Amino acid sequence: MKIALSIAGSDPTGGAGFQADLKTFNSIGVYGISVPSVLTAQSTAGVSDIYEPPVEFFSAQLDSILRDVRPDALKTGMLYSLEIISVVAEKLRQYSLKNLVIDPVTVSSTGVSLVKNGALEAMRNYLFPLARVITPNIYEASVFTGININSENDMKDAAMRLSRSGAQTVIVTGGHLQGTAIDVLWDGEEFLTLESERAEGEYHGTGCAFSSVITACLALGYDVRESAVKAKEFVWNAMRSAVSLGRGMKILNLGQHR
Ligand code: PXL
Repeated sequence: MKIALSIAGSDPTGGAGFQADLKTFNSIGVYGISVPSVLTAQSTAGVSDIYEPPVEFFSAQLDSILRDVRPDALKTGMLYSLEIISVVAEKLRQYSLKNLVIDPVTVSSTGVSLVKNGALEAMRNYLFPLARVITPNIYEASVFTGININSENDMKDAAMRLSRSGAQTVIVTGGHLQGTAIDVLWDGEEFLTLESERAEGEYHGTGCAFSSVITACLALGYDVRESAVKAKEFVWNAMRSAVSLGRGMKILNLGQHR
């Protein structure tokens, strides 16, 4: 069985974080392993606290599993600090890990910052150059490029600018823009535009699910374009069957797409 690793934050609701990633890997038929980078106290209404375990322990978790198990692909989600990001970069090299997908998480769906000072620069400088794919949404793409994104053309500009950081493929997800939901993929040579209807309402965990499907598909040997098409479809289905678990945002249904 193919194996995918999630290095991401913990979200007790299971709507985002490594819990959502594991459910998604399972749905695609890939065995999921996970190393939590940081813990959040969180409900469907939002993040109320963040705890960063000692970085030595984070590093020990990675060593322990990676000495034993070799993932076919991996993704990163909420990484939170410069120290955590530095360890990830070191371990990627140490264990020659391939098929890295980076979801450059910066802020929660409810607006809470999920990065400390220095983390954005570290992500760009240490991790993007090692990535097969990065999947910023329009907020993240504008934070990293300084481009104000209001249209498909802005998304394309941002994708091209971001690819200069060394990531092989950039996919800017535009679900938060008005109009139809457009994602723009740029591989340094050609654009691919993926379009779907807009699902009305607010959903938690769309970015986690999208990047996890891509990771699982890469583990299975699909190319990046095929993986992106599958991810778009998976997230659309998961939004349409989303559940209202608590009083806050809807949680994607990540379990029923085999
Ligand atoms: O959706 C981004 C995200 C990623 N990872 C964790 C989160 C969130 C949003 O709240 O809590 C752990």
